[in-house]
Amino acid sequence: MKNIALITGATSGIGKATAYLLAPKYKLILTGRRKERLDELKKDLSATTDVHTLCFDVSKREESMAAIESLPSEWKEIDVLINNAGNAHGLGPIHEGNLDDWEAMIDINVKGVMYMSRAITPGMVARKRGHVVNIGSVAGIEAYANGNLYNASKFAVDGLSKAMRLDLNPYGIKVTDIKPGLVETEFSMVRFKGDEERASKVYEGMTPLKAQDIAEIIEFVINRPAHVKIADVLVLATDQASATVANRKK
Ligand code: NDP
Ligand code: 8X3
Repeated sequence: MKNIALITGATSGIGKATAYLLAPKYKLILTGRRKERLDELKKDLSATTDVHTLCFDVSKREESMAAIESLPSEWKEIDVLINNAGNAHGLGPIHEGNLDDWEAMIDINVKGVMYMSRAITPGMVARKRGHVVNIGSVAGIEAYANGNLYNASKFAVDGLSKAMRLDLNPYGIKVTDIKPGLVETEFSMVRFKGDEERASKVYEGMTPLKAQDIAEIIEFVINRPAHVKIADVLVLATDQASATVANRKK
């Protein structure tokens, strides 16, 4: 029988690539706000596995709790929770920050992880099994100029992952924080509010990671033997040495 994996933010980038990669081995609960994309995913992946979609905003407490509550009984026993939904909004100095952008990052990147984890880990605790994979970032261990609230949100994911690992340890539940560097997805288009030129400059002269690279790491991490827990993974493009240093060809 297949285990059940829930992926937040499955409509794009890392979450979408992970859905396709896990489909042969897992039943999938796929979430996101763009319903048409969820419908397309369900149509496409249903030939490979059972798919249940949930359209909601992870930054909204009532919506998030109600979405998990609404799961039919055959979908309730979630084995793997992948807290992937998230984004950066804006890039600028602290004294010029846009409060709406900042609140969005805290609400989605931190509270989203908080709501999903609160809703789903009690079942894991009761069954004494499960795996929570949080998608953090190199930005969660290293600050960069103008990153401020995005950094803060991903530092929070780092702290939360460490704390969750302690709380869930007595129940045999694994917690992994995967921290990618630059991955070419819709991330920069969202950060720069659809400004294609600014978004493409982020990856200029270097070869960034692809969503598939991170999906493969997620798949590896969740398929280790029962006694092996990969706690923390920092993964950078070969051209990247740190959050701020990349080898860019002119
Ligand atoms: P994408 O923009 O391609 O995907 C983001 C996903 O998150 C989408 O499926 C989006 O779905 C979902 N999402 C965003 N906001 C919400 C919300 N409020 N409620 C529900 N779902 C939401 O970016 P990535 O794939 O790159 O990002 C995935 C994760 O990886 C994020 O946590 C990001 O911070 C992290 N990351 C990304 C890096 C990169 O360089 N790309 C590097 C390090 C970490 P929808 O819009 O349909 O709701
Ligand atoms: C995304 C990577 O360096 O753009 O978390 O913040 S970075």
